[in-house]
Amino acid sequence: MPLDDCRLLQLPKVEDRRGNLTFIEGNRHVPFAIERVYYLYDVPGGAERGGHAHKNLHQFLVAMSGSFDVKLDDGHRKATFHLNRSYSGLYLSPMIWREIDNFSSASVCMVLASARYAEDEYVREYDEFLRLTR
Ligand code: T46
Repeated sequence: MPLDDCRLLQLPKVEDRRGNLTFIEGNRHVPFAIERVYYLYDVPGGAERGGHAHKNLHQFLVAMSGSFDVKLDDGHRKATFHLNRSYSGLYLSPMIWREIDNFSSASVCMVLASARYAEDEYVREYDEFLRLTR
């Protein structure tokens, strides 16, 4: 089931008295080649992001600062992940409906994606998403 493909992945953490360092290499620490990076920040309290699925896109979400909840739905089952570490992240396979909320103050959500931005790659209507997954 697609939801079983979505999972928390631990990242390398190089500890140092000068501070910690984490790195991410495509097709090694995440299961796809990284083509795009974007991030959500200055998110006001109570705001929700997402509310869509992607037909073919693979993504990896990291809470670079603060925390937030990621609610996933594959059309059959649902799961919620709380992200609050910069040395782990959540892999999302294609055709997963996601909603992101409960952002803490000053939180930053960094997203690594397998392809450049393409609006026609989104499924933004939940009814259409259910039709495509059933
Ligand atoms: C996702 C969650 C976590 C671009 O022009 N380029 C981009 O790379 C992205 C991601 C967005 N945009 C434009 C498209 C919209 O006009 O930025 C605007 C806001 O995008 P959207 O409403 O899709 O933002 P979110 O936060 O609801 O969703 C985004 C990603 O789109 C989505 O893939 O999984 O973050």
